[in-house]
Amino acid sequence: MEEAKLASEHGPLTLWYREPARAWVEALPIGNGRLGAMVYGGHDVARFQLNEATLWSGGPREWDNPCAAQILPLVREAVFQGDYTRADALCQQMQGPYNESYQPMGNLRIAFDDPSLPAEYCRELDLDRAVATTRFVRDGVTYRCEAFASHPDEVLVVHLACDAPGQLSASICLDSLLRHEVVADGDDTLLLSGQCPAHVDPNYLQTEEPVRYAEDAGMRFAIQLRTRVEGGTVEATAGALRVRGAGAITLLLSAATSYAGYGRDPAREGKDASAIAARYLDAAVAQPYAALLDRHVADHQALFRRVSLDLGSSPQRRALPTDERIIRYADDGDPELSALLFQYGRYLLIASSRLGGQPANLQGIWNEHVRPPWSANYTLNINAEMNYWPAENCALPECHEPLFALIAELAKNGRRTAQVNYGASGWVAHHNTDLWRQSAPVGEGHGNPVWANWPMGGAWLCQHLWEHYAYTGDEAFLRERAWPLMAGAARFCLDWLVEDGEGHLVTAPSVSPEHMFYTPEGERAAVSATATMDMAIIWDLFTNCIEAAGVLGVEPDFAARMAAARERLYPYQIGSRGQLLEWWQDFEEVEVHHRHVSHLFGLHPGRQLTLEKTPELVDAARRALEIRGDASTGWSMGWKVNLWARLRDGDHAYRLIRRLFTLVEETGVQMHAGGGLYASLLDAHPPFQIDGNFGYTAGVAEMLLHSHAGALHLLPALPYAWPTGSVRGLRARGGFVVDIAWQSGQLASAGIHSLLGNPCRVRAAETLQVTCAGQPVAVENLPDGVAFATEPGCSYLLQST
Ligand code: FUC
Repeated sequence: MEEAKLASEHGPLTLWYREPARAWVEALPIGNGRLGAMVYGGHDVARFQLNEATLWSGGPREWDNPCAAQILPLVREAVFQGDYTRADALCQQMQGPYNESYQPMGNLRIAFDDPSLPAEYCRELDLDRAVATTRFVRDGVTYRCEAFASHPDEVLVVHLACDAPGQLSASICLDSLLRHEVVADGDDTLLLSGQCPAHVDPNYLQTEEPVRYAEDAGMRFAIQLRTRVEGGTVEATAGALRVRGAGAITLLLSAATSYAGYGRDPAREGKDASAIAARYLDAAVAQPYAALLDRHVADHQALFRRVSLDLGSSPQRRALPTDERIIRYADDGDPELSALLFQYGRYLLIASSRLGGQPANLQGIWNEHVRPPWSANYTLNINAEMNYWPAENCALPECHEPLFALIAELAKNGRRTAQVNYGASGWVAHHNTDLWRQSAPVGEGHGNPVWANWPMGGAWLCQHLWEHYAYTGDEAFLRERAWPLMAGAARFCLDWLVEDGEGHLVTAPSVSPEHMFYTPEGERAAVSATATMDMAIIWDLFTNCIEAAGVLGVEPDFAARMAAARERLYPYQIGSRGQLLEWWQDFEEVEVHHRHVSHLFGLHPGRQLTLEKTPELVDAARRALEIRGDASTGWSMGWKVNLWARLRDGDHAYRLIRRLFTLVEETGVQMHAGGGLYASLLDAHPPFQIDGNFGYTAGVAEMLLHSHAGALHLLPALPYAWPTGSVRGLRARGGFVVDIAWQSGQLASAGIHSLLGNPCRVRAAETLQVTCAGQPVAVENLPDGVAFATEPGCSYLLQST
């Protein structure tokens, strides 16, 4: 198919293609945080696969396991006797039910009366406007279909137009993989009402009846579609809308579920999904299309335009469709595509995580399966956290909010789990959670404890609360929302730590997420004591809590207790290959190239290991990372980009980025096959998992700016491949907005806007001169940079001399 005319106008923030999506992973995601659609862009049938963020199977239920508290001393005994396989078996007896699954809502399909092949075709996603557009030319007529998901108006909007009168004739319908029925309401409206299963087993379990419905259980949902035509007619026939001879069609799609909160049964105590959907629809119908579009674009750009990134231009590549660009990346890079993928991560966070809604799950909000990979849940041993790594440094703190809400809800359930399962105070969460805020270990007595029995989910999540404060300085947030949750997680950890008999505090049982080791007897085992990650997360949590207590002036005795315990945490160990140990002993790993790099938490996302303060441990971390190797799944590459950035090795980080730009074709649900990108630029774990997108975006920011170690470090890991460029609007801890320009691999200038008036310390290889509004600023020259006082609201220009 030709695309010559239609393809000529693509800007640097546009993904575009010459063909409609053949597979779901080639379709283009749009979303308003709650409602999502994958836009296929067909010229015969235009399909929009639909999602709603609260559409999950199941409901609240009992998952705590009172037997666990009795088993715990036996597990500890087995661990300290070195009987790790027995510890594994015992841990299974501490498990509870699996979590529920995120559900696909349905499809909107527009079947054009003339399905013949168009002469020209192109579809695109404009990240700057958050609009997906399909254009094609058939019999000399140009057709255009624009789609967006509006956050201010809570509807999905599809607008079809053509440049000749009366040429649009199509049949429009709604369907769903879930139980549902569709009826017409008048001549221009379709109403779909549906019901979710009462339970869905995770896709990795083989069971007789994995999807179970029940009359009196399961989420209810409603989709409502209103059609407005300009010229032509619309009528309802047999569950579809027939449009004939229109010049333009506007479709407004509204949807809602009966979700009434994580602790409420969605069937018996649920909200009226139809009434909510109707309310959104009625309000949107009152607006002309142009007004809906303007409000949407303004809302999106208020967030999206805060950051811009120029890594160098590649105009010839821009003339190629995005899937071809991924393939060509291997030739000699494509800096504009690297920047596009960076902005795509920000786009996806805005589209999948908005204030008042659910956080982005393993697939953001986009899912086509009733049994999605890993239930499309919130996996807390890396994935859910990685989703939010770009939230603060890439200037989207509002999009972080849904995660904070999840933490608060999870803590409520997790308080009970801590008590029932472990007789501990505070709150705990394990490796999986869902809409219902499941807090106990999953596995039903047969799950591998290497993932199921990992009680550090809550403690890790709390890092996000502290980071939000570190970036924004929002003390009310720290006092009222963060502190109680952080302190609760720390109380659990204090109770969870036990003496090792040699003066150290350790955790037992303990796993290094998902990675097994060989026991000295040569058996595979998961559970031992005090995996490095446990110590790193607890150090991080205690440190953040001690600092928070200092800022707030609260609970000095509790802070002192944490400080004393922190001193006694089992220390990092260096192994026989010079590597940072993953477990408390130098066990042989079952998979030397395993995707998780949990033992490096202290380097990233933690701040315990830094080149200045712990150079030997950082060397050992580097060695561990080298042994793991570069080849891995999507999110694992994302983590490694961040880790190499913290090691200030931009070229190695870039090596990972080159690998990530591997085009992965849809091959069904094939887990852990080697990561890359789908044509849509969605991350291939594979299968699709969105954390790799967010990990990449955070990683690029981390290559350009550090602020975790008491200073703003400009260009800490700039790769050779990006010699000249600029970034505008990154955020740094301490309340700074940072712009950086560089040339020939050297810092040219930086702008630092101080939001809070904190003192600013800048680390850079170059000698820097600082001015404010053209006037020199007094600086303290340091061996590795400068320090100066700032005023809130003032901007400082740093130039290398
Ligand atoms: C963890 C990872 C898997 C996958 C799953 C959702 O279990 O080890 O690779 O990402 O989460």
